[in-house]
Amino acid sequence: MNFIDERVIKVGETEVLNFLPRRGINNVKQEILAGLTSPQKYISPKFFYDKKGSELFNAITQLKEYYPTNCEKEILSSIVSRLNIDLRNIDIIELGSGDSSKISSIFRQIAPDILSTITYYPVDISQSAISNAIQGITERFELRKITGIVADFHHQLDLIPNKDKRLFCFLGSTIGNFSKREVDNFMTELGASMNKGDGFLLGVDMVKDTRVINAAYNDSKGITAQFNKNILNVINHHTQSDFNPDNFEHLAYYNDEQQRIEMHLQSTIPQTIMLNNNQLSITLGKGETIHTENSYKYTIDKLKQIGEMGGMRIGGLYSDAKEWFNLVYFVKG
Ligand code: SAH
Ligand code: AVI
Repeated sequence: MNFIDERVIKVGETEVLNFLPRRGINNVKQEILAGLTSPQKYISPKFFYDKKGSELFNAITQLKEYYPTNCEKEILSSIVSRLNIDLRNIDIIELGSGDSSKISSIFRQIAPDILSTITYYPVDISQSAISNAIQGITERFELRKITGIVADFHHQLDLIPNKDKRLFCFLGSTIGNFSKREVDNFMTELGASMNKGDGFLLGVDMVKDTRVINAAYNDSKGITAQFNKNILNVINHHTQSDFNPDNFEHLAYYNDEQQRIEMHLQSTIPQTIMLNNNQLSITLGKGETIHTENSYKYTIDKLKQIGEMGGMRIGGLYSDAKEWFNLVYFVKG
């Protein structure tokens, strides 16, 4: 996450364009400070993903309790023939690409003569994630071209290259971390940028037995707790603040009414935190929380609704054997 110097980074021969500084470090600071001074304090989950946070998320995907990754990989393992789309000369744009392991599963199913006509754009807020992923992809696949894009998809979708034939991929149920308003903005903006016939492959975690969901966010190794607490180190870095993660506990529970997991950091003591180089302070009572993430779970009805927001119809719906996760293929009408 590098909000300071805009530049083109080279990973071997591959270019990575960092667009984050265009938002301005002061906008980012203001965004964080506004959340920390709200009645219910909150931090956007996009701040989880510094180098350490991206590594911790990858560790989460290996946990036995964190079912979404395995369910989605099961579906992805045979997706290309089921999608039945012409991938020749297409641009594949993967939003929130992380370690790119899921797109790799798709590339493995594409014949080399077609793969060599495809351009891949991994888009992520984490520069370290993009750089590591590019190394792995270039070693294993002969694509036409790869260009990495470090950007915030809430604010910078318009910077993504536009050409006639594009397939957007948004996997891992990262859309579950969006508020209702963010989903609306995102789908509207994405839909407006798509050309008729373009595709959007979306991975979503579905509503299910709440015990399964709660266990996924309260793993026995405490990796999710480390991931949650690490956000405070990221905030300290961006806003010159003095949060001590040891003074907080991980709290994650399913909110039935909202159909979402909520993650919070709960203060274990009464405390005062100095923010923005001592220019601002906030207090937290013992037991008070900072809300760090929502992870909405979806239903088929909700999926239809979000497609409509972007002027897309559902062209295909694919589930794992337990029907815990869905891949939806939307087509722009
Ligand atoms: N798609 C991968 C990673 C999911 S984790 C998988 O399924 O395993 C969520 C990813 O989205 C992380 O890599 C994180 O860095 C990225 N991300 C989160 N918020 C973002 C934002 N606002 N803009 C761009 N990328 C973001
Ligand atoms: C990236 N995102 C979809 C994950 C999720 O399940 O909401 C992030 C995560 N938070 C805790 N564990 C994993």
